Amino acid sequence: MAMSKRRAKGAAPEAATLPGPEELLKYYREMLLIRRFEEKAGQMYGMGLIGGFCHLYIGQEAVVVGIQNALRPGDSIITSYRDHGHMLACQMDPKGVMAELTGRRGGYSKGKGGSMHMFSREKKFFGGHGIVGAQVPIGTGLAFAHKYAKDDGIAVCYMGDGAVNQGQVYESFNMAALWHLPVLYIIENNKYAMGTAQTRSSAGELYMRGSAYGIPGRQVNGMDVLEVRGAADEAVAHVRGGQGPMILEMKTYRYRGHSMSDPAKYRTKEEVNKMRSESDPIDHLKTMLLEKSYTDEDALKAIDREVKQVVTEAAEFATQSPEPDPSELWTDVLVDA
Ligand SMILES: Cc1ncc(C[n+]2csc(CCOP(=O)(O)OP(=O)(O)O)c2C)c(N)n1
Ligand SMILES: [Mg+2]
Repeated sequence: MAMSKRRAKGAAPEAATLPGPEELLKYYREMLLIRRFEEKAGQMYGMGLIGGFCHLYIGQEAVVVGIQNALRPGDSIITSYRDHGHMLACQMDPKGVMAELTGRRGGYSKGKGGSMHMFSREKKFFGGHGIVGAQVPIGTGLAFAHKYAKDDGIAVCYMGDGAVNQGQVYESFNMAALWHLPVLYIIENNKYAMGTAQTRSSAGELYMRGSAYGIPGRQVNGMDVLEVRGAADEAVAHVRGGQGPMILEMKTYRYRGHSMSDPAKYRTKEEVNKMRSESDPIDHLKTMLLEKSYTDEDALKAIDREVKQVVTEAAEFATQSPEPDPSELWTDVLVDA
């Protein structure tokens, strides 16, 4: 059974069967890759190698890894500006993501998009959106496209706890429910929208925000990748089965500031340290893997080394790739009809 010390209320039933060791080690590696990648991005930002906005995902890794592993190739994904973890969980190339952060030619948007504006048609990753909530109508449109094409795909649309107060979210919920669109809305409730605590900005329970439209919602412990995976399996079956949209609210936490320029004065160090020491998703899975003798310290260290190597190579690529040619200013401006 999926396990958790902190099972959130209204949570989906736990996964009926625990994924096998191989699958669990995959989740461990994917979460660790996001963690190390983001730490490196933070360092490179500090060194002036990355400019502009940069919002790190550290602490929230279990959400995207649990959800993405419940999907099929061909499903569409869209999210906000806190997006590097989503790209990596979609199996986009860490080199191309890091090179986009440094604004280089080898980046996913040829160095012209930066942290918040990367896309991969191949992985069906549709961004990367800087306007809070803007991805929700677009994600709903992606779901419409799946339904129209009858390709059996679904759209997964991630948003923050702050984004749920945007009007366009409810216009989207209305259409998605009315037309039974295959869309799974994931609310990543990391407790803060910039410096505003969720309790100061948002009335009621976020997983119930679709109830007026008949959209079912559940609250899940987003710090436990197995609970996320279990809830995702059920929600994906609902959505893919033609029963219309669904909402999962993930209770999660970001360890870093809102963006690299946030001094994070709105919360105490003790609060952050408590979450890190008691609820870290990677430590939690590591403990479980060792307790169940699914692996040993040496095998985990080997994964650590391999992940560090991937991140080092991504950083090298991102600093060695040339800057875009100035002529690139005139490309990709308009879409060919
Ligand atoms: C329409 C709009 N209003 C305000 C902003 C400024 N802004 C950027 S992020 C943010 C907070 C969003 O918080 P949340 O949805 O909880 O996502 P998180 O950053 O926690 O992942 C705000 C207000 C914006 N980008 N777009
Ligand atoms: Mg938030």
